Amino acid sequence: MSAGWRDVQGAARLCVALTAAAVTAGAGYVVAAATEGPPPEALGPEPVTVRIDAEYSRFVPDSLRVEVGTEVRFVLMNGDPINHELIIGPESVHRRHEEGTEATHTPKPGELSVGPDEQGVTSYVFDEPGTVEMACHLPRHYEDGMRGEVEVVEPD
Ligand SMILES: [Cu+2]
Repeated sequence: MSAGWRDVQGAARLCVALTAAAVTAGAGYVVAAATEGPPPEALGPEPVTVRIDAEYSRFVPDSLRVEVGTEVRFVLMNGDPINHELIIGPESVHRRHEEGTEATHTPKPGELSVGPDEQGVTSYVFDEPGTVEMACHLPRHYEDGMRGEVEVVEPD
């Protein structure tokens, strides 16, 4: 993959993030900033809905902060012409999926599969402080960077 492609991809992702913010601002979604800067304010503790876009085999945004105990309803919008999944949970869950043979995931908390240009919803309760990984474990997606983190913090 050339540096030029990376630039194009970066620009495209930025456009997607900005478009997503504009489109969802009035729809009740929480749009987390995908750019650098101070950490965003933690979401919660009330249940929240967060839109995650799968674009070019990346999650946008790929980081979130939530207060301990918050239930997050993830809406995964797949803008790619291939399957993706969103797996959220502790290390053991990710290991199972990375090594596992489940091709798709029926909806259960923190586990979701979506087809090309589809969307899906899964909810997860972040009940312990720390860092929880979110990832796609389809072959090579994780290694190629399709992963992110949810930072779970105590309330101020
Ligand atoms: Cu994927």
